[in-house]
Amino acid sequence: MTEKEYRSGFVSVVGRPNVGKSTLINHLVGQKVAIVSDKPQTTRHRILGVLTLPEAQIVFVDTPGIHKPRHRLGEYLVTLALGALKGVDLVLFLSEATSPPGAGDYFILEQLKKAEVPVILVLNKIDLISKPRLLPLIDLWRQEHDFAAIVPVSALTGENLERLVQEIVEHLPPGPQYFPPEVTTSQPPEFVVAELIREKVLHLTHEEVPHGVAVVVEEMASRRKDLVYLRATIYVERESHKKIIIGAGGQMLRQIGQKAREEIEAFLGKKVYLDLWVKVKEKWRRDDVALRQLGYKP
Ligand code: GDP
Ligand code: K
Ligand code: MG
Repeated sequence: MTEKEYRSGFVSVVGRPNVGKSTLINHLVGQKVAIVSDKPQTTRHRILGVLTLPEAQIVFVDTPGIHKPRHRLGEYLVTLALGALKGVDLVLFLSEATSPPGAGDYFILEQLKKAEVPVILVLNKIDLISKPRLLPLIDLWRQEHDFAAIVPVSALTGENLERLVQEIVEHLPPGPQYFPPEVTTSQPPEFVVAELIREKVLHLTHEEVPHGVAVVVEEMASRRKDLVYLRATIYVERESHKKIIIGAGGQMLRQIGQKAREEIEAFLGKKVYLDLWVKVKEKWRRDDVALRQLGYKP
């Protein structure tokens, strides 16, 4: 009897902003490899999350949400997301089970016609709906595209994720383990650290402030074997945003630092001294040079 062949592949996760792409990947790989917030454009990079099973290895490619771009950063993000439809083995198209397909979904469906690999439709957030609403919704979607499978899930509660993993593995080609089994992300630690800081800023600020924030880790050094010194800069677009991020008497920046430090310590497994700075870089989202300096160009 022959042993079942090992399977592996790259799986792009695409969809409108805020449908739960990053939440899904974090849940599946069992660690926060991609930051999450209720704000669009939280994810600004192509992030790899790795799930290793006895019979397969799935390399998830998290992408920024696909939407109509309004500035250079937006254009870059959409290009990045659409680029993720190429050179992968499978596409997961995420939408929400809470509403029928909308204009944003139809735009993505158009793009998917060019994809030469199977597409699994994932209807997320089923924790928010009553189950009888699912069948007509699935029927509606089935008329729009020849999906390899349609799987309703909740990325938040984990409902039906086993079934999703099964479907993914079934549609992967035979292949090697690309990453050692203990690896959950391909991102360097400085990147994850900067993202964890940016996530806290997203959670604690409102309106236009979070969209204009970028974080750069300037220094990361082990001063003692059990302590990591980290110096990072939070860039904002306006002086008024800097004031908000620092807060009265520095109270907001302290809160951002404290919450970020706790998660960074858990991620690195070491104590962290976090030295946080705030600087203004006007209109960086519209400026190619600044975008590159802040890590948003290949
Ligand atoms: P992304 O922009 O597609 O990556 O979406 P995120 O993963 O950042 O999630 C956007 C928002 O939706 C966050 O507030 C998540 O907590 C929330 N969310 C994600 N998945 C679910 C889900 O299955 N159920 C519910 N109720 N909320 C979810
Ligand atoms: K989001
Ligand atoms: Mg995301």
